[in-house]
Amino acid sequence: MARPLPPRPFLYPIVDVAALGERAVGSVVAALAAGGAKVVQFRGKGLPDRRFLELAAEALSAARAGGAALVVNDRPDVALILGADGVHLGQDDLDPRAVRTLLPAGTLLGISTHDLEQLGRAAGEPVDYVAIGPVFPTRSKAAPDPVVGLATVRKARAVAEGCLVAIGGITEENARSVVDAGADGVAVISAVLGHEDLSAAVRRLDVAIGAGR
Ligand code: 3NM
Repeated sequence: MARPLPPRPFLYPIVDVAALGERAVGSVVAALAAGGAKVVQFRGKGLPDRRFLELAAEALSAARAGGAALVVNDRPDVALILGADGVHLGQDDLDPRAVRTLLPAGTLLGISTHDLEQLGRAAGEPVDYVAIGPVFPTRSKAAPDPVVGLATVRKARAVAEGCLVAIGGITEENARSVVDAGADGVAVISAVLGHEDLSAAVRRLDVAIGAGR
């Protein structure tokens, strides 16, 4: 049975294969879950399909063992094969309405947006959350869209009735401002994977955003 999104505000670490270095996917997901992450995304841009499946499976079993939900980026087929908890789609991926018809009931579905027009459209789709970003400059994404800033997060909050996730350049220092602007979820790559002690990084970010209070 898929897991629901955590109560707001929540941290949403993304395990990007490109940011792992020498670390194994499973140990990274395990450390994030041990630090208190309740939902984790697996991201493997450019990986050969078989490798993607293999690593996503590793991420899922570690997430399951640690009590976290695992969302697969870009690949509904992989999420279905593995029975993952969710799928995250980009603007150029399959249409969320079409993907929803494939997924078992209760599977999380999220979508990335990069401006208020995309957000307005996404808010009308059968998704569990809409992400907006990059909120701040990011080095973790190839050819990122223009920075949207906190003002857009505030406007997005007024448009999106459901769960709003902010992403892009979010750090321990600015995470609270993103929640104050109205984000429910705070998605990060480097703010966790950029640290050696992943569990500690999750705990600090949870404190910064006021999670679990
Ligand atoms: N998507 P970091 S920004 C994967 O704007 C991703 O949709 C973005 O990494 C978007 O926390 C981004 O290191 C990278 O900035 C987030």
